[in-house]
Amino acid sequence: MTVNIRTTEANVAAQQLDLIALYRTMVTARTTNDILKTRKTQGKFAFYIGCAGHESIAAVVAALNEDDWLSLYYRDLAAWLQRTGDIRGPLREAYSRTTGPMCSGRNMPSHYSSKRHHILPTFSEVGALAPFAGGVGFSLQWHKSSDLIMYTTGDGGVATNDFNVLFRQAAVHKLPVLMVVEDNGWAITTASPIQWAGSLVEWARGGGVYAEEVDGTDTMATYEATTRLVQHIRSGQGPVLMHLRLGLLDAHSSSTDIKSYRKKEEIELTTATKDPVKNFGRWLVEHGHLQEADIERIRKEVRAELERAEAQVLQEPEPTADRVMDHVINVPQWRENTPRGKKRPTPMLGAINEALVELAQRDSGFFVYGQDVGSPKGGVFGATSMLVTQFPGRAISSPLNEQLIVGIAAGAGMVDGKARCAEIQFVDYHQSAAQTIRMAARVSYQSYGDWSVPLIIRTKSGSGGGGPISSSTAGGGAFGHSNTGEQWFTTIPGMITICPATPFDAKGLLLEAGRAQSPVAFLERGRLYRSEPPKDDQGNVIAAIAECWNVPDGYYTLPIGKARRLRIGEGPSSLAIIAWGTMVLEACTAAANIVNSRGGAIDIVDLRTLAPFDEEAVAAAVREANRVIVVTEESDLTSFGRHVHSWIVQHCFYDLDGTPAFISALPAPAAPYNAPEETAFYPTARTIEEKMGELLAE
Ligand SMILES: Cc1ncc(C[n+]2csc(CCOP(=O)(O)OP(=O)(O)O)c2C)c(N)n1
Repeated sequence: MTVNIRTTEANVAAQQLDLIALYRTMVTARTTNDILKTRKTQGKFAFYIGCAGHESIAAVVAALNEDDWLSLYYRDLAAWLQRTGDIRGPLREAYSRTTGPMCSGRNMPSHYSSKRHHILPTFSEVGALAPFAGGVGFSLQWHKSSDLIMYTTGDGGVATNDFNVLFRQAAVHKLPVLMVVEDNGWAITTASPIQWAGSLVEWARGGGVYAEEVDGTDTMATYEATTRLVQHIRSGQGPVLMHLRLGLLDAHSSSTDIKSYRKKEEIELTTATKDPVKNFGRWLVEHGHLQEADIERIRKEVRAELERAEAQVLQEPEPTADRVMDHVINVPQWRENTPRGKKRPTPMLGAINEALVELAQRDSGFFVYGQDVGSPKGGVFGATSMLVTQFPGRAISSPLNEQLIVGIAAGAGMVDGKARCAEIQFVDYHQSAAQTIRMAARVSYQSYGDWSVPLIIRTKSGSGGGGPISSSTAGGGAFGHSNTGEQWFTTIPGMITICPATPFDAKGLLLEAGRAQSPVAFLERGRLYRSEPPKDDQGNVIAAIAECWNVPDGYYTLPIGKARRLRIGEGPSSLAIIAWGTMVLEACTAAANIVNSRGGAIDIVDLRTLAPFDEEAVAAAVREANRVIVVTEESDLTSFGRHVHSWIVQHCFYDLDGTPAFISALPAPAAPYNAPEETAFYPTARTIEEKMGELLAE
């Protein structure tokens, strides 16, 4: 095992540091901790999780620059104080005051966050911030900044997928990241040998990351080591892992009884030897920086200051129920713009390529990150091939890890305030990134609007093959390549989900997604990448939608949250079909066949945006036709289509002449590979036509 504890250079480092200010910060952290711990037991609020034993993290922050980024966890009160100097912030959040600087009283205490101070929003999910921290590091490197990001986690956090993702992000791209593992020996009741085998330092070094073990109970050793390790990072030698040995002086949190899982002798030994505040005070006295009496004086001064601050904080306003929906989602205000470019027949894949080039042209920080996207082929589907040729370096191939991909784009977007694009090869494989996506969508709500995560997740979704299901042979996407995806994204509060059916909409909506401040899931139906406009059974192209295959050159945007209404036939509408993606093409074919044989008109509402969906357009179409079918390519267990269907029942009941119909794929895991089973799995124009016949006969 490699152990590298250095204390000898402490005096050199001390000359560059305001030692007394650092000590005072650590005392302030401990005293705040003790006050809040007591207030919790007095029933003043529901929960508290403390910092006792971790105060030397202030020395790590002291060795950084003011602009360096911090990704903290709940034990890092001293890091918060060292960076912000704000003693009221932790009290405000503990007492849930709207003045709270981290989340305006919305989250639990100890969830440090501040855009102004470059502190990312701490999540309760252990490790969950790690992939975002990698994205921040990626952005700093991209912008050739001399800043770095410090990421902290406990020994338990090291075992999370998220931490391993950060490690790989940092190692592979040589990012300016300082990973600090605050090892207090415990993860609630589990001792640290359960979290990894062997030596953490050797593990990190084996993975290409320089690592050292540091004694975190010795504040000066911590400061000196950080100074040296930070130099390593800033000199371009890549990331560093610091294994910081600490002791946990309290129970895990206010919900845990320390005696139920730790032995009396171990607690006493930890208290006697591993208290960084006491150890640092003793060091300051021994080295003549303080007198013994100063220790008690500082403690009293700090306590009095905090009690005054607490009394003030208690006068400040508490949240009111009427703000509960504030900062859930941020859909961009669409600016009317008429496409001026010359129109050319273009398939959806061409339209997506063009949109990515437009985004790169308008924003020098824009990039697409994902598997194979940087190859001349432009990813497995070729969506980035124009970007690769026209803007070298803006389509960047990633390791094979979807959580890693999303983390890079999400974290970089948080730095720039502009969406960067993650490409997930097949939506089925987004699943390792599910937690990171959910967190990204929650950030704005959790931080009460202080942070947002602009992010585009483009992904191939739905059945394979080319063109509408009804006009092609088996797509053969099968398991792993044919999920539709909307059921995974439309259920996430704070997430925008888009699923275009035509090339014109794909380009305009992708460009508008680039303006969004909430994360966007952009579902590209594989069948539609090269599809032509739909036809009726007589082979006639359906004029009502065909124009959408002519795509203007240059920049234009289309509004998020607005459906497209298509009228097939003449006169008043006798039936409304609500659809999106491939099912719009199937519905057009079905409607044209019915109109050819019976006359009249049918309204198709192409939702285009699924979340938030255009309730007005749906209600208007139902009001006019009094009959409706919702059709989705999803399996029906349960689905976004079911949600729309249920919404219609709830909101449009009195406008309906009959039960709203619902058509979906079968409730099986996914489409089988062979043609007969695959075609039986999906709804097609034929299924829709049959249902329309039934409804119109009623
Ligand atoms: C992903 C996840 N799993 C479980 C929990 C519940 N939990 C909260 S803190 C904690 C232990 C974390 O231990 P460690 O990372 O060592 O930090 P420490 O509390 O010891 O400082 C657990 C399991 C959680 N918050 N997130």
